[in-house]
Amino acid sequence: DKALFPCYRWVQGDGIICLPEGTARTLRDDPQNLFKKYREEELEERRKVYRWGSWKEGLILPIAGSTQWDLPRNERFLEDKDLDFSLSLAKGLKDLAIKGTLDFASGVKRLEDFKKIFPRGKTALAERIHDSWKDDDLFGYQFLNGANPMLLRRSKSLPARLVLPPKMDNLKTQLEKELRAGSLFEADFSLLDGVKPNVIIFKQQYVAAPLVMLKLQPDGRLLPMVIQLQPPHHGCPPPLLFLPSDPPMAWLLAKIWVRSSDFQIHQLQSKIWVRSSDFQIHQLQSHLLRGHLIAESISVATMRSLPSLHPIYKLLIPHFRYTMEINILARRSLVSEWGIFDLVVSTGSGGHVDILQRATASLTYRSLCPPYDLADRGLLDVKSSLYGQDALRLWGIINRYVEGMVGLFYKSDDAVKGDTELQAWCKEVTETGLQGAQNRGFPVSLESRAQLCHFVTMCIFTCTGQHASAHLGQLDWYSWIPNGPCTMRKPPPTSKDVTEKDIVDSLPDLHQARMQKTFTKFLGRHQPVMVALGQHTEEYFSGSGPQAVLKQFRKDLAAMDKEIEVRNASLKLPYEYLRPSMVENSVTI
Ligand code: OYP
Ligand code: FE2
Repeated sequence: DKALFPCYRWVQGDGIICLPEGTARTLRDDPQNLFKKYREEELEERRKVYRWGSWKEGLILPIAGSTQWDLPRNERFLEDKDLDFSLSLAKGLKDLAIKGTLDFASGVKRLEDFKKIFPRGKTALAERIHDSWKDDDLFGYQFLNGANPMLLRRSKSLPARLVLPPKMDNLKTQLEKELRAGSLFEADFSLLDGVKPNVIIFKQQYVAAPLVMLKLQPDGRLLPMVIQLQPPHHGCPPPLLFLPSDPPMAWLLAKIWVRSSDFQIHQLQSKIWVRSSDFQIHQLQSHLLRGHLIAESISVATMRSLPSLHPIYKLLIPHFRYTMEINILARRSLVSEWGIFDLVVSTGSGGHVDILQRATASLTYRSLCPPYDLADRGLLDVKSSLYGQDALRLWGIINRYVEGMVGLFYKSDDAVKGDTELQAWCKEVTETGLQGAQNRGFPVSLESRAQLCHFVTMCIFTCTGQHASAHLGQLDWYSWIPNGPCTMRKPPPTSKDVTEKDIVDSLPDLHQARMQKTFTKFLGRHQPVMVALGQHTEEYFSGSGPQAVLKQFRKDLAAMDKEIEVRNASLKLPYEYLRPSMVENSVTI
């Protein structure tokens, strides 16, 4: 009976596609225990097929298996996705091989030479970034609404690592003034401090751990005030500080002109170091860990502990599609030994695993929930944080949807407390999948309907909005290599005498830059095979109640989409990464 026995598979043995549908019920909706045995058997079977794996010590758990062929049949890409992925990868690699062989004849000598590897079909935003990437304006803007909006926070005090020499009293006064006004912000890359840099083809690469202090202007612009490239270390002279306007030496006008042109360049150099650090943190912490890996852990835990009759299973399942396979592919070729990271990224060859471990150790529940995360980072009332506004709004819409569904199946807090399957699921996510994340605020049990809704909202937001906000910016912000270089080939500058040649020699070489372009384009390109948030066609729930809730969800999403479109039309730089029509329903790329 189809209505009673939902089919949890979307593909069966011979590739027959079977629409899952049916009536959701919790254990308590079944007082005569008609389904109890069925549920237990199903979970037993699932635990055999969905086994926990382990990739590296100190990281959250993935699905078992080392290749996509080890995956349960239902987790594999269907033909259209498979074809699109392979063909576009093959095309990228072919171009790389052809153009790469011509590289020995030419090199990068001037910054503008990076135009050689600027994609032809670039986005309008990437074009704008190429035109004004040197501006302080755009440099600050990226912390608010760029590819990695997760690092910026409002300062509560001057950071301890910012050692100001006595002759910088003026800067200190300015910083304190902004601090008192509540308009001082910081982006601190300390997570990268002491990470072992990569060695690529016998050449040492370099990693820095910068700190940027910024001020928020009344017009909403965020402007850098000072950049420190490394934290102070015991027994070393305090690190050099780079300023947007060194005090002019009035008595030597001629010298000022000379220094001033020099100054522009070294300013640029220190900013390039920051952008390179941002590339590392963005790809590893914000994108890979907080998007891809967490989504996978939650998905494995769910498959192992919720039977397909369970309402929460039905609610979550559309948001796990293709995540296991894309992550296996990434572990096989992107962050593996001899993978893309080892080949061309300064944190490759182990540094990247170190960063993931450090980031895992400080991963909190609050930081995955925008209402808390934005409050903790002091961004709630920052009007120019478009990321913040959109994340909050999207969180609210998902939360309303979850509340709607939960309300249909749980009539009281006791119903939540008494659902043993649900409790086992929560424990499996936090304790096993996320490896003891209860220390960092993740729940091990669910005591109320509100707590359940919050947890499920976090799960859906992580698989959708969280990933989209980190994934979709790549093509815009990392296509112009100097704005987000994958590696640095010279140590951070220790003097202010820097030439354009020094900068070019620090940036990726042509081969590394080409690899960055190829993979940025491959991952960041528009996905022709995609399901947008809430638009899955499988009907996991039958019955008019759940269908009305889903309908309302889609209506809310459409309204948000429209409003962002209107807002963006009047902005100098549109912010699109959390537009519901752009956000994928699950982590698939
Ligand atoms: C899997 O054979 C994926 O080269 C991408 O990644 C690329 C391959 C395989 C390469 C296959 C091959 C899927 C999903 C992901 C993720 C998160 C981290 C993204 C990091 C992007 C790094 C860009 C590197 C630029 C140098
Ligand atoms: Fe991604």
